[in-house]
Amino acid sequence: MAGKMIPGGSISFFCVLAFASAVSNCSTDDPNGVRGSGGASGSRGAGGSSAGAPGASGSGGVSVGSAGSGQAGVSGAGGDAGQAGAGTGGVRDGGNGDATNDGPPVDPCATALYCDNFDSYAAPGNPGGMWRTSVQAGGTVSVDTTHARSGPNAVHVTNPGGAAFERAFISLEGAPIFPIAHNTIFGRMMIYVTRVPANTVHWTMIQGEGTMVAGFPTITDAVYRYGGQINGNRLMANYDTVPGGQSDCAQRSQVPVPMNTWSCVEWRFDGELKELDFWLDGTIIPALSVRQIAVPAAGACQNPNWSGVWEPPTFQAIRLGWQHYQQGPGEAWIDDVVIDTKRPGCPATP
Ligand SMILES: [Ca+2]
Repeated sequence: MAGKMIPGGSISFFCVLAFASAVSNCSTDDPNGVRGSGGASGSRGAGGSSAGAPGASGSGGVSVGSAGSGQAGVSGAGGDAGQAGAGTGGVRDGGNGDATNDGPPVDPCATALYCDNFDSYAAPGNPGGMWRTSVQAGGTVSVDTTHARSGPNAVHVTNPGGAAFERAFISLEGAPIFPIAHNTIFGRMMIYVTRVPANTVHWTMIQGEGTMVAGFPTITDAVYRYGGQINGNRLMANYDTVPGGQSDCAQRSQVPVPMNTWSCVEWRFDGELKELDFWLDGTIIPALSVRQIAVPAAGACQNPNWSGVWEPPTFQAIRLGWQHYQQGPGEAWIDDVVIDTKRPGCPATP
């Protein structure tokens, strides 16, 4: 465990990875909307403005902007050219150029890899279908009707906060979603947060994970994460590896997670470009955009010997819910999840 002083309190990182059991194969005719794979992969976006000038066009796909340039609106003219391929391939959306949603909301489930509104599952109980549930140290997961963004149900996750590491995750693992085109996970969930830690505690609500790429013989797994830390409620991006202690990199924002309301969160975990993006209610938060390494003023790696690069795993799972690494409670409801190879957008206001 390493400690680091920052304004507002002492941060004690302890980013534990507790991987679930082996990746499973799942049916492609799942009733909850998993689409089969197929279609050729779209070609990588070439060109575009690396400086992120507004409106600059690439010849295809979306260009790579620098961290914090999410407002640039760089959009390759051919960004969705691969859509005809459908399935898991065919689209290479750089994501970072889309500062806000384009046009009116559309139903991403018409083409998405996976959608779930949790309304087909019995409450209370674990969500069914492809979902796996993972809890630890008092964490709970249950389909619930207390707060729901669509239909009767959402998934309720709680961590009581008494232990330094607690977990309440649901996950999608392995086929047919993973491996995913361009090793890039786009996703969206609606989240209703009612409890966060009262002080500086690192927690996670979105985690993409998998085995580490070749070239890192001492590391087995890595994760890209979004969650929070400062004041317990400020959103943060995190990178960590297994076994622990070798990296643990953070990029912190001052943006608080909205409380006691439904929020739309979208993310991009790009394992080809080593980039992360996060959108809140359709608008990108530039402070949470990572471009290979954290913005120095907003974060660093707990292990100073690490290169600083957020070296990606080969993604094999996406986990949603709540996990923390110091004592402090967490409680949220999750609904209307979309996993895709392009940015899903937010649902229409009910
Ligand atoms: Ca629902």
